[in-house]
Amino acid sequence: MSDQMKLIFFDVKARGEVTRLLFKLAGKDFIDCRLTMEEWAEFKPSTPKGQLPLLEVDGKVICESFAIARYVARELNLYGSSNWEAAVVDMIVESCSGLFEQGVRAYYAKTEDEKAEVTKKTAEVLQSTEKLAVQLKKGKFILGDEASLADTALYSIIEILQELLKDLKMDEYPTISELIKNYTEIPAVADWLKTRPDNK
Ligand SMILES: N[C@@H](CCC(=O)N[C@@H](CS)C(=O)NCC(=O)O)C(=O)O
Repeated sequence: MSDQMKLIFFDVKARGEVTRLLFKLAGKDFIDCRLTMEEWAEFKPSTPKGQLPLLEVDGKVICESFAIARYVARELNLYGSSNWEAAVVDMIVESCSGLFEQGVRAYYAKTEDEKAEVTKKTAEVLQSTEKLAVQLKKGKFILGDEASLADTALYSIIEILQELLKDLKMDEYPTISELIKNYTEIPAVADWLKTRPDNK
């Protein structure tokens, strides 16, 4: 594994925070590169898809936020310890990807009606994710005693959705809420949540 991987993103949580959290959870140093819009305008033409985030590793570049998160999780042993556990992680991560789509819609929703519509759709996706989490959860975390990419992806997207959709009622999803509470109580995570840059 490369000594220091470099995550390149903007100074926001959005699609970059899941990977930052993985590094923090594993206690692994990384370069947390946060570009300004001016720096991005200059850098954009040289990137694979003209989009961020990117992960630089051993002179190579990975794009697509969930490909990055999966790569980092595999490198840091946060992807389960068997093919079955990896599939369990994937089921949650794919559900989070569906929630992320709602996050993007929420970000661009302008009117109260649009926000209400996104909140309704998000509640449906959360309900099915809750049902899945009830079936998969093996302990304090999805895989049991140790947090993985699954809990990290869940925490990251729920945090964003709660900021964007004030009417979201998380008490309707007790299993997800408990997983997230347990996740925020992991000392390395709690420390990052207290000390990370104050961004949106
Ligand atoms: N599917 C891509 C989407 C990437 C994406 O939409 N990135 C946005 C920021 S969240 C971006 O690079 N915006 C700047 C631009 O398009 O110039 C992923 O998950 O990484």
